[in-house]
Amino acid sequence: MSKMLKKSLLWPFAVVAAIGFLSMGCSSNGEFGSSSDAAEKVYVAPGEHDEFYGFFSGGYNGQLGVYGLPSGRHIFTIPVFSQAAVNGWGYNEETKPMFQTSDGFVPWGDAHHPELSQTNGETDGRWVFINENNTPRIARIGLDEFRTQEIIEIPNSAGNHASSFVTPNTEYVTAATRFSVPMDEDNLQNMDVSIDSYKDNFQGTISFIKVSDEGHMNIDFQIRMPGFNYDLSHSGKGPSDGWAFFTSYNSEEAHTMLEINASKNDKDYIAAINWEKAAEYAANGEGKMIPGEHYRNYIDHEEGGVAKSELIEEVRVLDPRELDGLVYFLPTPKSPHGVDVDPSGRYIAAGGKLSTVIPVHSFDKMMTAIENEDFEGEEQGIPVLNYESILHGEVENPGLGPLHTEFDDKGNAYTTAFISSEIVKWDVETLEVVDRIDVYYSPGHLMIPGGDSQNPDGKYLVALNKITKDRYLPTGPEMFHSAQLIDISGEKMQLLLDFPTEGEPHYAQGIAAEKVKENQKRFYEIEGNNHPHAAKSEKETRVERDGNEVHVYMTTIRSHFAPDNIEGIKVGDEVYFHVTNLEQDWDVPHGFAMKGANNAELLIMPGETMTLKWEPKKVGVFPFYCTDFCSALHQEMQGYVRVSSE
Ligand code: CUK
Ligand code: CUA
Repeated sequence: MSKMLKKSLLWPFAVVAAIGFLSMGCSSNGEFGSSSDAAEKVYVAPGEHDEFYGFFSGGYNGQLGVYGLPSGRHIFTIPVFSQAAVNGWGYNEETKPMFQTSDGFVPWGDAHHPELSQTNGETDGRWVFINENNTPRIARIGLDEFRTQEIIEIPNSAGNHASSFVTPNTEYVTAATRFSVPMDEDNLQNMDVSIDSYKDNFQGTISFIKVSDEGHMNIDFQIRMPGFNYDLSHSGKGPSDGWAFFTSYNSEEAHTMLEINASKNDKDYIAAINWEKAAEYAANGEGKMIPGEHYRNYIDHEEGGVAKSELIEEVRVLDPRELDGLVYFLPTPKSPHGVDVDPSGRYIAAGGKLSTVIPVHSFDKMMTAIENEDFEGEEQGIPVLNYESILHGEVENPGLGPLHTEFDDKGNAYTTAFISSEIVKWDVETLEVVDRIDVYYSPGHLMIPGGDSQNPDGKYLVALNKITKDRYLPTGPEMFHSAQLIDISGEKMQLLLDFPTEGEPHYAQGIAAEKVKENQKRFYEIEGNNHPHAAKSEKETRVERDGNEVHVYMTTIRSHFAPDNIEGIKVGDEVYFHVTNLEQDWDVPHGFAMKGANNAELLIMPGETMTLKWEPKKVGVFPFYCTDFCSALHQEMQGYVRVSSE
């Protein structure tokens, strides 16, 4: 089948046809280069390390997958928004508070966009932020210990999708609501009104979350926005530093998609927000404080790594109808999805998923248009700039269904075409398409290490494909999503590798391994363990009873628990096993699992204390054991708890 034919077909037929075609066994052709050449490029010899870390969102598994690149090896999973029974995240007493929200305990999340912290527009290897879409939250993961260290909830939001993108010095992490909801005029509280009152009542918000030098997050201000759907975002950089750009669709303000109302308009908008100005307004006390209950949960390293939950009751809201120069709308064709700013900070590319071109706006022209008040109208009090005045140009023939763009270090942009299943490479200045490569199948995001920063590494590109079909051995109806590694160091792109991923990776981030691997925590000093229930040596182990609350202070070291025979527990007690791992070496965790307390285990890192809560329901003697094969005598790491009647 010719390219022309394939691309002239309409979704969903194009995908079906392409898949039908490809599954007939035509997938080894010249585009792949020689496969031994590709194999050499991705081969990382046993004992050697990959050149890059890749952080892949888990989508509906709520976690963050860590991969080595170019090998595509899955090297770790960091639990974030979903409980992980495998190591007790969200099950042990230390981390349960991380799941606290204004909706109560929320043990699952939908994580889309990881974003590395930046200094001077470059990834710095300190943290990864990642959003949660369903119960609006943002997490910060510390790359010293590869753990989630803080989660903040975003109030007045419904579907935290355009998140978590950072400003060039990580001054802010941004968030915008995907779904507008009815909000009362004064306090933005969700209202009980008819859904077809959408146009009158529904509104959205965009939030700027301040990040302190230690990484603590705090909502500095929210901006009230018209009732569109806000989809994705990226910050300005270089000349456009101080601005952030958010795509919106459904400027029709449709409330049912059954009639495809939301795609009627020829153009939707990119919202350009002057966050520097907004920050000034906020610092001067402009806007107003409104109720906006939300939680900030963080691992308190000062107190033995026990998570704390803090309820924050108010939030500052700025209204662009009252404050000048805060928000402008850039008209952008057909339901834009991604918005990406090139490394120079001068161009803003949008992925209009139903558009036949990629519109690229010029930041300079945008500023001139603002100065000259070159507006084509206004939308609910927000000036709409003139499309022709701000346009750098349009990329012609970019493939069907352009979604997301990343950049290399040589002035090229790479855009995913979801419907025609390809990556299209174009020149940022001339807007000429210079190369294209098929991917299998239907790419969403793509990732180049540093590809959304001021300093991309132009070596590899990863396509994050939404449809897997025949790429791996079949695994029943459910399949892992497929990622594909592409060499972009030369003029022509070369497909190197397929590798499966967990959950549904939307976006990913990559960073040179040197920026991260030197700062790794290998174990926690037992001397510094200030957990309130730590037993720092076997001498400190004991069982304490207070009414029906029982605290067992336990230790583990190769190859025993202390104490390992525990009696005096009664049905109806509330028992806390505080297990301290006394090891002081790298990679010697011990596990703790007990019959009866069987919804999760503890996996305790060297020098740490973790707590499992148990309310025994039956009399008897119950075994417990270490789950992690830790020494030749691992199998001997066991004990018993006796439970007697009340
Ligand atoms: S979204 Cu998944 S393909 Cu949630 Cu970033 Cu565009
Ligand atoms: Cu400790 Cu196995």
